[in-house]
Amino acid sequence: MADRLPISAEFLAEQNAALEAHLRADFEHLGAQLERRGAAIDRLVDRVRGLRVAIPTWGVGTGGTRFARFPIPGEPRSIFEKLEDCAVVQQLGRATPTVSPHLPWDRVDDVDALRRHAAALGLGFDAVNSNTFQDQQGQGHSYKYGSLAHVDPAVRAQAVAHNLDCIAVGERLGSKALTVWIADGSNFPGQQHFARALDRYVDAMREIYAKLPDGWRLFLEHKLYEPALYSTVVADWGTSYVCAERLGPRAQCLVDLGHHAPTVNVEQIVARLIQFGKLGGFHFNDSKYGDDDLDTGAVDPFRIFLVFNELVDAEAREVDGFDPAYMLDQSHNVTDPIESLIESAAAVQRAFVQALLVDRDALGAAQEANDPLGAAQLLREAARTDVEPVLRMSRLGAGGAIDPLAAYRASGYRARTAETRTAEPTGRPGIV
Ligand SMILES: [Mn+2]
Repeated sequence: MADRLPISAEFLAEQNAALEAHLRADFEHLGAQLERRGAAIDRLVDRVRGLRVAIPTWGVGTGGTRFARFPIPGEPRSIFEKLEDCAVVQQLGRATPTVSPHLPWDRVDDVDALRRHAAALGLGFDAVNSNTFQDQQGQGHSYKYGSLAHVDPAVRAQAVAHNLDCIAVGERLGSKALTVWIADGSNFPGQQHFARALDRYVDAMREIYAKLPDGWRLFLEHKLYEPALYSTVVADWGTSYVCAERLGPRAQCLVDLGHHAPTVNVEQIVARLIQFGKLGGFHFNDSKYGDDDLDTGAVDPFRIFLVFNELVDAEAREVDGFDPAYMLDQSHNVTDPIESLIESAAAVQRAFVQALLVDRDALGAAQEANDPLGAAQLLREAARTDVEPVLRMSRLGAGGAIDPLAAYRASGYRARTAETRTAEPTGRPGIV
């Protein structure tokens, strides 16, 4: 099994040894504080250790904007090297044991070798992402005017076949879900018949849904705008919900935090999808203006806390079938992607632990008593708790780094890859 780990156990032990005494003191202090509030810190450590966030394979390459991309030395050039970088994130942070592959960017001739390579790095595979938003070499039909919602049945058939191929590859990798995001839409008023386009999408998705293997789920990812800039076929959670409902119980909605109108209440959308039994999972990121794909928690950590407040509430109420899949989906334009992924996974963990600290009985009582400030105060109290010792202790116990960013910087990993990965990467990393 995991016998090809990129960071040595001796190096990690050395890094942790310098920090462990202070961590234990901080942990004890926080534990006493939390005990007064009725929370057991050891239980929080267990809970955060159970949280899993997938890394998309494209996330370890530097992202870019439509203007430019600035690659860094030592970037991964193939899916095999991407997995090595994902393994570093997991080894140090211990929150990201799976990767979410993308086809055709991650296509390989020997899928079993890829699975073995991942296992040797201590990684498994999460949801497969299909791509019908760009044309591939040798492809029979163009997606310029759409894919699953295209007016031409031959283009739709090609897009369906690609998604079925993604399922076939995913089965061999050990995936259990297919995420479908389509770029279909229009750039001009009148260009596309709104109703007919959506009907075509649902019909095509039915063909994919019908071929889902046992135990698989189909995630529908909506997106308000871009690349289509006048209308998008699956633009919002309402459209996504209706489509998932029409497809069947194994079709669920995926919430990418950046895929909404700027002022939309995302945590309420999350609550609605939970209530309707259709929350499939998340693509975590942060934003300031639109679909910015900034690092999770970088701009507005309170927002991700509020999302987790809904998730923890659903879990506490034991909502039937509640099992969301978590993934980071960000564009690392100016950072070393490994650093961004380490910090972003920690941001997800932090929001989760803080949401676990909300006194749900007191919150329910404040809501019933029409006490707006009292209710808000309960959330604020949880959100401003510094739970870093919980995250650090969880990592230490799981074999990771107490301070994963510092350990990564001290490891010299990127400098090593810069020496060994000298050729140009093939293809451009992208994001959805
Ligand atoms: Mn996404």
